[in-house]
Amino acid sequence: MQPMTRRHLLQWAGVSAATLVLPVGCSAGGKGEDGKKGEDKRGDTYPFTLPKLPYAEDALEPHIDAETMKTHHDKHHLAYVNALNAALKDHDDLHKKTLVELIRGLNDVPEKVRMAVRNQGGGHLNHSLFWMMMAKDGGGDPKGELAKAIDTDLGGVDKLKDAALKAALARFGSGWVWLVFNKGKLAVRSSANQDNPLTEGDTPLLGIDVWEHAYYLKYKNLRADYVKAWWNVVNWNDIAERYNAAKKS
Ligand code: MN3
Repeated sequence: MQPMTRRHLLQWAGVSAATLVLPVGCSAGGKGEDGKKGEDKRGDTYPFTLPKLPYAEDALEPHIDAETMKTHHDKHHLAYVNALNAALKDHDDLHKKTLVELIRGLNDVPEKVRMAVRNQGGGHLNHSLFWMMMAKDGGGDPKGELAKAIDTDLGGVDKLKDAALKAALARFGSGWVWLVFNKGKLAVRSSANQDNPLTEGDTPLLGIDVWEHAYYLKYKNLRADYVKAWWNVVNWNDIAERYNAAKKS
């Protein structure tokens, strides 16, 4: 398992249809580092592994507590990875596909394993993204082109936060709230369970996990308090890199 570094973040930021890849730490034994032939093959393929957190478990305190981070990463995320591997074990035809290819092409995955890929693969992808979308010195306001696009498309960052909160509260049960990019525009969406916007053709830029396991230890049933606090740890640099890459592709 390798730590996620700045370089890996930049790789992940390459969100074009062909190159959306996970950090090297997510792939098996860092394969592909040596054998690159044009296309970046360092994306995540079977057998999938749990990426390390890019910061300490207590780095997001007091907004996201260390115990939640530890359980969320070491137990929940690991469970998605293990269940995905178990589901794909006997499907050699899918072993060459990256996680992103599996989720984007979900409807082409054999029906027998489609639901497992959707839920467990989605869980692995969403959480791999989620850790990078937060930072120890996060929060504040977006800058540059991203800030301009948020102003133009959504009416400003306060409106974005309002829309995200509304979407979070309207999402019955478990799911995610997303800031996505599609056809040159930003939009706020939400998804059920572990569904990722890629399956719907949207590029995810920012995602807030609104499963109870993401907040219950600290916020109990108060999802709104958690979502409001989440903006204190948002990694705008990461979101901006992903936005810039999506815009270019
Ligand atoms: Mn979660």
